[in-house]
Amino acid sequence: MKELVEGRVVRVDAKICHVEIDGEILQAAPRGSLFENLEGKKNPVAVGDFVKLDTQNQPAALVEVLPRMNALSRVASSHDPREQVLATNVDQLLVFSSVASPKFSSNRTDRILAACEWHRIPTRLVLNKIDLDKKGLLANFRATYDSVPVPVLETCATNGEGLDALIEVLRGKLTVLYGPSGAGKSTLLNTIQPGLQLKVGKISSHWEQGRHTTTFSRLIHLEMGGAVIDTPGIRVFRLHGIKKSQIRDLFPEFVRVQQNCKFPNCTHDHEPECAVLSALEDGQIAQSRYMSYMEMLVEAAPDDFSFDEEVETEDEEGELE
Ligand SMILES: Nc1nc2c(ncn2[C@@H]2O[C@H](COP(=O)(O)OP(=O)(O)O)[C@@H](O)[C@H]2O)c(=O)[nH]1
Ligand SMILES: [Mg+2]
Ligand SMILES: [Zn+2]
Repeated sequence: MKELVEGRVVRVDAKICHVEIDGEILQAAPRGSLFENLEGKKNPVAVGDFVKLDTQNQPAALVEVLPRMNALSRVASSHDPREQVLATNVDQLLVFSSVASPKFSSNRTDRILAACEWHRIPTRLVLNKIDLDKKGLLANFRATYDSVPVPVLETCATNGEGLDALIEVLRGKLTVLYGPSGAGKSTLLNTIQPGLQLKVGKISSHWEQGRHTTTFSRLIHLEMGGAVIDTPGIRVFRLHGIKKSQIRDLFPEFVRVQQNCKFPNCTHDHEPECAVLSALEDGQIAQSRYMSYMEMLVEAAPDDFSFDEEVETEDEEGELE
């Protein structure tokens, strides 16, 4: 019997995983058999995975992925319907947005919040650049997300406001960082831990122009305890394998009232005596949240859809992204 070593994946490149074992990084190639029977999944291993390595060869072989506590995944891309796992075994996800430049996107925010409900990953919003809130938008955003509820942190990376609260949220936990390019993630993290020297600004402008840059998720340890997983370049977040009837349960403020809808399977779209639509009229449910819901509802697969048929069986061997 070969002696196998256990470690944690901190970065995944095209064909190599970077695996941390007792503070050391070892590069390992996933064994070919991990790519068999993926059942509609794009990648067999992701950042955050606990894995077993056979270190007798050079490079080491990643032979097994241990069972996951949770996983954040999405539809790989508009051309690729497979499920792409982005991070696993995480404690929470923080959604970073700026109040202005780039402007706040309700749709994008609500999609990732719904994804975290679906994957049962605790989440919070970080509203950064509060110094740029010339139009007083912050109060609206806060009211909207209080009504869900989702905890909101307000920060300003440039003057340090709200940073202490952010530090306490990050301490000792594995946190996925999510947010559009330019929201200020790197600036905030560099302020919290200057040694990180994450690149600020420049790279993000490439993303705004839609240029293809090689990016990868990676796990970064924090000196105060805990770690973050940066997920650069994730722009569109569509849930994999979700059906129309399941979307309504991903909006906590709908869940609180929807048992009062006339029809138990009400989609809150056109049905009469809909409790969600009356809550919307009363202002208890935010307009922007309802619009995000409707967009997700329209694009989700019908309930009688079979995802197995959708997935192409041919495999691009060893391709990890
Ligand atoms: N005014 C203002 N600018 C900020 C703040 N935080 C970050 N920025 C700027 O926003 C730009 C993008 O920041 P960056 O950290 O690269 O964003 P990332 O793409 O989310 O990592 C940089 O030019 C930062 O200096 C803030 O709180 N207020
Ligand atoms: Mg950045
Ligand atoms: Zn309804």
